Amino acid sequence: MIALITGATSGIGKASAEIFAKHGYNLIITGRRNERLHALAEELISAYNINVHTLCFDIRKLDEVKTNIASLPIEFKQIDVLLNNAGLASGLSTIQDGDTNDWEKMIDTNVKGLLYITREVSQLMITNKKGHIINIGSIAGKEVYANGNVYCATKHAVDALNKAMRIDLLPHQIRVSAINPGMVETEFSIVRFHGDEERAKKVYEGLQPLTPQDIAETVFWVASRPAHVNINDIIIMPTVQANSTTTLRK
Ligand code: NDP
Ligand code: 8X3
Repeated sequence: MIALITGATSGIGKASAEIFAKHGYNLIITGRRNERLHALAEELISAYNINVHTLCFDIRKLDEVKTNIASLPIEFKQIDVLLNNAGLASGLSTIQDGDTNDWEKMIDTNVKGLLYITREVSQLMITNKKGHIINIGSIAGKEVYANGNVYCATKHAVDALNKAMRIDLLPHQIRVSAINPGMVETEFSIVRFHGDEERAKKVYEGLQPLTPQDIAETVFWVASRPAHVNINDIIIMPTVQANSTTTLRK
């Protein structure tokens, strides 16, 4: 079995690579930080005796997505699971003060990047007559919160695409699922606050957030249901978070 995981250099993607490897999957792992991809590949190959192929590219660039997927060795083209995980929030501000560079980054990564890779990989899945696409959405795709405007819009787009893909791929019996987490402690907030680690730390202060492993276990559970079962959509939150803005802090 083969899983392609986008954004495997950190957080949820990295934890998902580890759990699929532990269950004997061969992996294609992607991201822009090549050193991290190679370090993870080495670690997983030696721990689990699997095959790992690394693809270092920017998911926002259609030509890079196309070239990298086309470059896969034939045995790696038999992809069983595509985990659409690469994504980010950039900034947290009102519409009137929003930085348009942040907007472009989020729209290009979370929506267009996800579309580019899905187009290429779903074509392989159709040829192979098998496949499962798992989209990482967010609670931000189910609700909106102050200053979250564009990030929330991109994750609402993922929510819509999750439903749309399921319709388009139904004749090919390719499963499509989404997992929508609340707060998970990863590099997410550091990226959102443009590298400000102190500000990022405050997001999780006084509460127990989800771990990347909590989400990875859910991803693997979704992927390992029997072939006739599709999990359409899951929202998974820390017990101390009722919705985007209501949390219980010590
Ligand atoms: P991290 O910042 O820890 O990981 C994000 C991953 O996405 C990295 O591996 C990064 O790789 C990759 N990525 C980002 N931009 C690009 C790009 N242009 N091209 C290729 N890869 C890219 O955050 P998380 O693990 O938390 O985020 C994973 C997903 O989970 C995202 O879609 C996020 O929106 C979603 N999510 C996160 C939540 C949270 O609270 N953490 C809650 C709900 C959803 P690299 O930098 O090497 O390119
Ligand atoms: C990440 C969680 O609440 O910052 O998708 O939008 S949140």
